[in-house]
Amino acid sequence: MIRSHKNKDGFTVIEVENRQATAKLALQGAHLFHYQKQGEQPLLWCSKLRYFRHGKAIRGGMPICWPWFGKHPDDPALPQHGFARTSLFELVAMSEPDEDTTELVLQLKDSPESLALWPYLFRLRLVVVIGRTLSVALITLNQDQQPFTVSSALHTYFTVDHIDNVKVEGLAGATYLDTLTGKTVQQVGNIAINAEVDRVYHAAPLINLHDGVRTIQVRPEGSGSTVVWNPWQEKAESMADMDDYTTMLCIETANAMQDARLVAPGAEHTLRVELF
Ligand code: TA6
Repeated sequence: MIRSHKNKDGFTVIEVENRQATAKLALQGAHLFHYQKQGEQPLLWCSKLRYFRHGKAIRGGMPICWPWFGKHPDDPALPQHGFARTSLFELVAMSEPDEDTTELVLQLKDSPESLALWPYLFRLRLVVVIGRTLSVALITLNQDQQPFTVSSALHTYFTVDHIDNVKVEGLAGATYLDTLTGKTVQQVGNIAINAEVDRVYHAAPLINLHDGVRTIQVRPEGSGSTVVWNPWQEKAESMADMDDYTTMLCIETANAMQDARLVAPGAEHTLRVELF
């Protein structure tokens, strides 16, 4: 089943249900904000205080950070994490190849608004495959005559039973930038979270997110960096759209910082993550 509906502010949401899972996605930002396998807890976390209005990114799910991750490298006045997550995408294809699988393709193209922020011709597509696993591919096509560099992330918020019981396995030995201190550090063993964490790991291995109740597997492709973020209590309380930080952890499949990607004219780059 695929259906769409608009809220009173004209905010359009696409709902999907098949034998394996349910999912919800906003046209704004091609923002997947719900994915739940039948009979299981939601895999994507979403704040109960989230905005559902144009111009504000939804707090949760899988925001698309594109065409830059974090603050704009040259102009801090430009929107953090780029403009894709607050832009209106177009649903260009949908299919239900079998009872277990639903595929959606959403597209964003350059516009006068985007050119004012980022002076390149592009086509950005998100291919979402909802089934026994969740596969999301962000495909950048350079339609310009000049190369451009893109930093990006599939900024995934995961539901965890309780943050105190979380262990992130797979990044042992990787170095990371601790954005809170500005220091580069080497990860020793699994990651545990007991304070605000905001780290850009210079690696993108297969990751197991354990929360004491279940394990979620994160399988990246086209990525060389992984961001791990939890705002913890003080920062969470300072964010109007953030509720319970103890039930979430962001593990973001990225091309962040030195992992930004140069895309030649006519070429494509795909950043993809599969969640199990
Ligand atoms: O997840 C990494 C990060 O860049 C954090 O520094 C924090 O700002 C987070 O993204 C959320 O950013 P947002 O713009 O969605 O509030």
